[in-house]
Amino acid sequence: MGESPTAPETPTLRRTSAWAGAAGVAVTLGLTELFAGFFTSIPSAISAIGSWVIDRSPGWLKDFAVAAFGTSDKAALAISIVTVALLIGWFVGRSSAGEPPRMLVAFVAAAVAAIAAQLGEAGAAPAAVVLATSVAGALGLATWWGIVAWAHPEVEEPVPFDMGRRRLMVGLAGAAAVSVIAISVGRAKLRTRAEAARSALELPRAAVRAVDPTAAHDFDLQGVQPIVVGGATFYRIDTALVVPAVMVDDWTLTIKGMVDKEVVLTYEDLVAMPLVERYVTLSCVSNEVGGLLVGNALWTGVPLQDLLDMAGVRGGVEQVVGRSVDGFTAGFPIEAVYDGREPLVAIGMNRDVLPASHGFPARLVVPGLYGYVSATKWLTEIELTTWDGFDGYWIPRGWSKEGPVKTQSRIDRPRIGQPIEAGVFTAAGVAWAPTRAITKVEVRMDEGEWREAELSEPLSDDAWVQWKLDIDVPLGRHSLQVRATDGTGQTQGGNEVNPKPNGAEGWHRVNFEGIESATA
Ligand SMILES: Nc1nc2c(c(=O)[nH]1)N[C@H]1C(S)=C(S)[C@@H](COP(=O)(O)O)O[C@H]1N2
Ligand SMILES: [Mo]
Repeated sequence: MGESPTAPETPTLRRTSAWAGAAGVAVTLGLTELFAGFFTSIPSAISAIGSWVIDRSPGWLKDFAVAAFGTSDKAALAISIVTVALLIGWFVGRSSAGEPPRMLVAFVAAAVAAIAAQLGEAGAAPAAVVLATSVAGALGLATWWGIVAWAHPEVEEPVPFDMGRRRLMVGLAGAAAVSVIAISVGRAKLRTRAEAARSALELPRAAVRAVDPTAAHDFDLQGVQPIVVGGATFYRIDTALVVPAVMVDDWTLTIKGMVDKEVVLTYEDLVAMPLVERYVTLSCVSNEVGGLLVGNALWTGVPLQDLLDMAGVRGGVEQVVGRSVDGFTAGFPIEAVYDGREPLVAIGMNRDVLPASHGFPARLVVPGLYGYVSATKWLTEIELTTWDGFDGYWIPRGWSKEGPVKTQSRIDRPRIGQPIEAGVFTAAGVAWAPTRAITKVEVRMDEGEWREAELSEPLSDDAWVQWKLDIDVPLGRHSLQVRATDGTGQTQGGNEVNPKPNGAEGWHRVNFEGIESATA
């Protein structure tokens, strides 16, 4: 390596040292992600610094981040951290040309800061973190030194300018490749480990079993969503850029806040409790009239009330807040736990271990409330607080603090613009009013008389039903509309209301076309 980086300062040396500094930082960051992928006890340095920054950001900065990046604000933060780190590497690199100790001091300081942030994360083992981050830092420092020494050996024997430049490019490309590969391998490894642990699990049989759907529950008509939607096709809505890969062995659920005693449960503790099964239709507040952000599944879990009983609910509690491993939060009134709707901390979906994308290891399912105020996935904390004591993730973003699901209905048959052979056609769809049940669905064509449709047998008051009605389709363009009535006697109004701030309203309308019968 020689004495090269201590060579007399020149403009080209400064430039080489600057880019090599950024390359060194890239290698260090890549390696920390690689180590984090292989060892549970080593948290990702980038995520740890991200949490540190979030915890200390003023409110206006968080608001700005949300306004500017929406639900990708976490990704934006990670990208910002990497960018800032690379810039620091570049500038320190530039000022370290001919002054190697500066770079050494900068790397040591950065490693100490990263270690401090990592040790603030759950499950971090100090010795492993110190070792891994030191190794990553040392290799990053060596990358800087190596590139500078290789591209700039002119002190001993001057090399042509071109050759130094080529070596710098090769060095930078090599460092970038190492960094990207290390990050990718680390992330992939983390995912594989979490998924292997998940798929090794088996959902225990629930003490209270729900009925199996029969032909009476599901008309089985083509084009209509099945009454129980599989985990793979069930709509998915969350702010997570990548599905959190939770290592089940490290995961705990804490019940805290206004409780007599804090309770911390492992996955094993949860599955050992009496499990119940419940059909609940989940829907998203952002769902437009006629939209697909709604689904019904059989959820297996522990009644939330049992868990709160373990902790002991203190007087004055008004709100139950669920917190996800990824920082998402959602809060709902404590009354929902005791008014008979029986929310669950679900660990199973359709008699299978909860899929990763739907919240493995555990999520909340609260009948009758939109997902954004209730259905926290990758649940890790339940906090009891007052109503004003906390606002969930979507509340400062302009959505209502309370989110009861509105009675809704949808036409699945015919599809918009579908050509239908003139004659008798079975129109069909779904309708839902979780906790209130659906008592009537009416359909009308071309704004004519409302006609009552046949309903499938409900799986529960919280589950949607299917409806069907034979209609006589004449030739030409027509429209179909649907409206539902719930168990309180309330019929959906025809006024159109936007999803923001508390759910869409209006009658779903489908325009279609009656065409000549092909066989006629
Ligand atoms: N951790 C976490 N949980 C979450 C969300 C989220 O962004 N993060 N989104 C909520 C919203 S808005 C909805 S509609 C439901 C959707 O649940 P699903 O993806 O299983 O259908 O999850 C809720 N739980
Ligand atoms: Mo949602």
